[in-house]
Amino acid sequence: MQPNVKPIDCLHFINGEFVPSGNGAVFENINPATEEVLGTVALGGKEEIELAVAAAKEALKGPWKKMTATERVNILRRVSELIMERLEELAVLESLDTGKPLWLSKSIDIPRSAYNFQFFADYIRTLGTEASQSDDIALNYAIRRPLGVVGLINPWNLPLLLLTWKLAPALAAGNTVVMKPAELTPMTATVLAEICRDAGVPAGVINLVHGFGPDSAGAALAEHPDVNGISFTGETTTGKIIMQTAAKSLKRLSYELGGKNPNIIFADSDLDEVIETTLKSSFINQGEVCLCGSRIYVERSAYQAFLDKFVAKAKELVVGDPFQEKTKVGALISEEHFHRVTSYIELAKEEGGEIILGGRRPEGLEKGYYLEPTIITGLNNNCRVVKEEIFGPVVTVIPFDTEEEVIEAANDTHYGLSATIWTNNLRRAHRVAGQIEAGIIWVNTWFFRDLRTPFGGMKQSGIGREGGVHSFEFYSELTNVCIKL
Ligand code: NAD
Ligand code: 6OD
Repeated sequence: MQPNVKPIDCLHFINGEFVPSGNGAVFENINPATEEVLGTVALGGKEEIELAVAAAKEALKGPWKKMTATERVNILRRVSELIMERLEELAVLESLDTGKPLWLSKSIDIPRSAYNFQFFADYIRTLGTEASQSDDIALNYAIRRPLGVVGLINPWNLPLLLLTWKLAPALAAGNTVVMKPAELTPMTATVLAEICRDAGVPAGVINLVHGFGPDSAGAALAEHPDVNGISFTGETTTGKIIMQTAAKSLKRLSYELGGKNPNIIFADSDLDEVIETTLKSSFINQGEVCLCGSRIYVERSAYQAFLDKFVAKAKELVVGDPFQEKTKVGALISEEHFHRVTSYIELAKEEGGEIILGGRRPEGLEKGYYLEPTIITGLNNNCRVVKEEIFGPVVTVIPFDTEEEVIEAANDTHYGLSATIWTNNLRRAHRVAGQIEAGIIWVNTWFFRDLRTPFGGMKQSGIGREGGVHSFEFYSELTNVCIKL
């Protein structure tokens, strides 16, 4: 099926203007569902980052600084409205770039992007600071100021949702930004720059530089001495490299990184509900969600019943063209990622696993990076397939006998992003939730989001928390003023 919106060529957005790279360099943007070229993307590097950071630094002193909070909030609300006015266009561009089903872009990615602006615009109006009186000697109060120029470095899996998750609070707190979207998904970030301009964000406040990570725009942004903080979402290994680069100027860092999240199913849970949500937490967005529960642990007495039903339902998921309404699973993001994910399926066989569903490119889909939903059994916690993040539609299912055993297995990883627990036993729910090492725990649900709550990972899944006041803690500087009474 042909989408009804044309793909766009992507330029940088620096100091309020769309511009090519100084040397005119571009790279190709590939449609993962067809392997065809969608268009070109300006290839930025150090030179474009220099220009963008200089513009952002200058803009900290301009009309943005002088605006009242109400004026800034009105602009953010306008950004939210314009995103919704351009919902269809943005959803098509997101699906062309990522290979995800159009219904998903339309119902989740783009509306949530608009809501991120609405939410943080409203939140900043409610935010106070603290005051402490030291007996009758002194009065202390804190004032909140912007952090300064902030670099936003983003991944390809939820491109606009995750970019706006950072951009909205950064702007609400009065910062100026340089955004570096993933090289594989440049289109909606480019439209967002236009939307921000149309909503009245002054020139230089938001800047966008396209390009790659290492030795390219990403590294130049992480290194730049005038960038005060980096909010990064991506792979744990990339986070380690950025930390070394950013250390040269001791930047503040907020990290949302990888995960290998346990989905723990006790026999007393409602199996139909478990299956319905577990299909999503395993395969939605082709399994390319950091929160996916790719390690499924099922209490032994329910193991076979779960497996039979789960496999039967997963078999019904239609894999294919993101623009067909019936499609539930689209294409993986790139050829390289397709090979990475399928290499884990080969590894699973070497490690003694049994592929009980999927594991191959679906028949009749020779073009595009399509992979069947894949369910693997017969592995244990020592296997690499169970330990390492695969970031595709691939899950392992492992039986367990006791609560203690499953808690130990769930925590036996250097990741600690999220976990899901299924049980109707209230005491057990609290007990297990209190012992799982993860920043986000869902009980009898998955990916239910309230944007006021702390969001982020423990261990090597992240540093800091975003959401509600936590975002503003990152994007603000607090100064304590102490007045002798
Ligand atoms: P990635 O780390 O490869 O790339 C992310 C971004 O970093 C891209 O824009 C890339 O160009 C840039 N980058 C790469 N190397 C860089 C360097 N040396 N210096 C500066 N920038 C650099 O990640 P990805 O493959 O785009 O995304 C998938 C990963 O993101 C998975 O591990 C997933 O779990 C994680 N993720 C985590 C969350 C979360 O909230 N915890 C959300 C989404 C994705
Ligand atoms: O919902 C969110 O705010 C969020 N940051 C989701 C991240 C999903 C990861 O792929």
